[in-house]
Amino acid sequence: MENINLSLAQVHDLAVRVLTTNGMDADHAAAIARVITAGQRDECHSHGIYRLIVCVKSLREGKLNGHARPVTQDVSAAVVRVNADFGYSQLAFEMGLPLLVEKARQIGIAALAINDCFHFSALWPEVEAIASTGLAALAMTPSHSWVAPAGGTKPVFGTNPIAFAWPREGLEPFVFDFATSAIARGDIELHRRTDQAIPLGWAVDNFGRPTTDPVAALQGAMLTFGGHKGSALAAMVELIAGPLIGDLTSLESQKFDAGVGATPCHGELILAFNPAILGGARASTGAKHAESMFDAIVGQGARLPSQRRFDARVRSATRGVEVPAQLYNDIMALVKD
Ligand code: NDP
Ligand code: PYC
Repeated sequence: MENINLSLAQVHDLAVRVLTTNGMDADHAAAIARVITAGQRDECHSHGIYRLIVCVKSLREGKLNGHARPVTQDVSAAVVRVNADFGYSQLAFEMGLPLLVEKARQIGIAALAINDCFHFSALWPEVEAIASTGLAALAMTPSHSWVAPAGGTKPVFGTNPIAFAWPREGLEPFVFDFATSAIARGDIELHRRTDQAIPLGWAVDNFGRPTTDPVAALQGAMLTFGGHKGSALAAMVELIAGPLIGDLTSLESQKFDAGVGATPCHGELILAFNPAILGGARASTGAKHAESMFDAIVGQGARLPSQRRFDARVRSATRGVEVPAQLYNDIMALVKD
């Protein structure tokens, strides 16, 4: 398939142009362009420039508030809340981040609860931003009910990602970020776009039968990773990034969508941990023990999660990124329309 080569600046400018010409305020468009450019740069194709398509659909269908004004609330010594005002989550996260970091630095552990946000992005940009301040981080969010519980065939859970970051002195942080479904839904959508079969184990069709057809998978139910273990983690994400922070589950997000097919709308929970307070006098020994563990992983030829992304990041900075021509044309059509 033919690809178009774009510089990172071109990806960013294209994202801003697509979003602002479709009625989104410039500060939201810029915050979204930053994460979309980062996704494309790190070769996370399911959460890169492709996401502009559903962003524009969500705007045009009138579900999303393109002029949202998020409001930050200092709830307690450990808790920050940002109400996203039914806009996308990125600006709300950027607004809540400084207070989250300040609180974790002061008392050792802090939580940022984002409410009433539309959420489409990968979570690693957020946990990486926290790790860059010397804190460890954990982030979770529900989505729409697309995933069956282990032992069932009907969707209940969202694809419910969990991301974690651990800061490392002078090195990229240790980061993982994955859906609690076998794969992100965005990846199945990319298979559908290019008419490619999906592996068995990702989804079942409407009748609960295992399928390799991406269309049948999107109409049926996705499966959790690791059977009952992924299923329990998906339920945990629903609970602590939903009802615990006074927000919707994936079932309720799906209901709120009312068949439009917009980006899921719900909450997000982000936790920050300060090793200097939690580890106290043992913090520097703790950091050394963590490094020994990373060495033991890499030393036997295994790789750390995110290493593929960090390698891609270095490549993209000089070579730019490749975007399938069909996808590029579909995105350009969103500007022309
Ligand atoms: P994957 O199944 O591809 O897993 C991704 C994670 O596993 C990455 O940290 C990846 O690192 C790591 N990894 C993959 N292979 C290896 C390996 N061999 N050794 C060590 N680590 C490895 O991703 P998903 O499809 O589950 O999720 C993709 C993205 O989708 C995530 O960023 C997630 O946040 C996003 N998402 C967002 C949702 C939302 O509602 N906002 C919902 C669901 C998903 P690396 O990147 O370096 O390969
Ligand atoms: O790929 O599963 C996914 C997803 C859901 C919301 C944003 N991305």
